Amino acid sequence: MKLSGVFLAYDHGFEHGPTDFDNLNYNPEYILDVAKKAEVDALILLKGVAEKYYSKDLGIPLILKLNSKTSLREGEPISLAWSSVEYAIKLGAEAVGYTIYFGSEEESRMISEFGKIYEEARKYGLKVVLWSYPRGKSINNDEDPKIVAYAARLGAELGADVIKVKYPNDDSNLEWITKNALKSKLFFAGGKKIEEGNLIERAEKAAKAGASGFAIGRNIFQSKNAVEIIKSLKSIFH
Ligand code: FBP
Repeated sequence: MKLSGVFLAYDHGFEHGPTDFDNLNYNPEYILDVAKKAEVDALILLKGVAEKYYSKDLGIPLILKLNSKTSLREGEPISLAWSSVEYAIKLGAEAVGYTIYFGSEEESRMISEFGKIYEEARKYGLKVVLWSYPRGKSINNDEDPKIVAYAARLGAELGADVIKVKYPNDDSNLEWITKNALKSKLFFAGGKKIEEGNLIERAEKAAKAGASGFAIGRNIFQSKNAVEIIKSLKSIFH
């Protein structure tokens, strides 16, 4: 699979619940249709949706996200795997995804589990995508450029092929962030829905600073212009 461009994330039903969706995009078939029409570079799904809706015949690489947590519980964030590399292969995935909440009191459990998953994925030739998300009561602002750069460096130290980080709240020195990914590819998350023009502007800045792509959800599936936005973003990063 190509490690640049647009990875379409659709794990929000678990992470945030159905409030992220409306009558159209609550349905995975809609997302698969958008992914196909726009020829996204990869689709990010959780096990249940992947199993019931995804097929390799779509021609879009699958990244199976192995862990995910709900937003129902307060307290220090922790997310442990509830699927496996072996099952990802069975579902036709070319990569596995995993979130680590660095800075959480529970970080070492996630770092350790990620390490094992990483080595298992390597055995079978699967790519590894890390959601590198500092979070918890020790982290004041997860969009602070220093925190985002630290997140990029952590992903590189762990060996991830792709490191997904938050877009910083100050993008005047994006290059410093992307450089911290070393030889790993750096992707930015989209976050809450913003104006289409602002999103394109972010992508242009990110690409200029050396980022490889966007791994993005709400700004795509909450837009009426989903296919066109993906195509524009792809043309910026490719
Ligand atoms: P968005 O582009 O919608 O932000 O999606 C990226 C993503 O990382 C998803 O994979 C995940 O569901 C979501 O953000 C988690 O968001 P958060 O933890 O910030 O609420």
